[in-house]
Amino acid sequence: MVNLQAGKNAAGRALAALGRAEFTVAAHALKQLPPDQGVEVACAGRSNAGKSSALNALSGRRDLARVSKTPGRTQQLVVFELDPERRLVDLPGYGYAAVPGALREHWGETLSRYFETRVALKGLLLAVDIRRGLGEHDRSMLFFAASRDLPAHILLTKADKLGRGAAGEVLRTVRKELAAEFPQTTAQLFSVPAKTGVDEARVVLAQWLAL
Ligand SMILES: Nc1nc2c(ncn2[C@@H]2O[C@H](COP(=O)(O)OP(=O)(O)OP(=O)(O)O)[C@@H](O)[C@H]2O)c(=O)[nH]1
Ligand SMILES: [Mg+2]
Repeated sequence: MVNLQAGKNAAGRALAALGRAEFTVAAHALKQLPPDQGVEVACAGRSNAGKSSALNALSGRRDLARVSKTPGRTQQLVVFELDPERRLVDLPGYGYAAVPGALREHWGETLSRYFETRVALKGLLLAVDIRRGLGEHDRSMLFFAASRDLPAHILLTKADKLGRGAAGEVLRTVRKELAAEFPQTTAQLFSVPAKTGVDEARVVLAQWLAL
């Protein structure tokens, strides 16, 4: 009971803070990011996995981050400021074949440098389409996170695309894989239209953002 209430309170604090989020900058290069201070949570994932949709659902805002049916929409590090000490960063999606090789390379380097050097980065939210499961690039992101002791939390997105039983089965499988490969990483079901797991994810954000 106590935990349930504490969770509700934390989710409420996250919603209040995220609801005040404002677009700050879409950075092509790390030097365009705000000063490396305060706390930052990054949202990563394969192109079209539902990163931007998740940020909108978590903030209770329909149009905070731009959502698209066309994969590869978010091509910058898009920064949203909650307050002067807290930010969310919508990272460019990976695994989108139509992005030219040189640009892909630029992004690979930029992202790895971001993970290696960004002191303010305190958590990684990883969006994984529940119908695809963990891919090679997802594992690279988790590896980046593990190598600097950064907590990571997986949203198994679009859970509404599977039946309840099938979705639970994927969650169990992913948790098993994580226990073997990335024991610090947690995972949950997430769906924007069904509102599955929204408060659960807010509790994680409240913790990382010290809300
Ligand atoms: N059914 C369903 N569709 C979703 C859900 N979340 C996102 N989508 C759809 O998936 C598509 C991609 O969503 P985005 O949020 O733009 O994905 P993204 O990961 O930000 O994509 P990029 O920025 O291109 O990397 C859109 O058509 C969304 O409407 C969900 O929970 N359920
Ligand atoms: Mg996006």
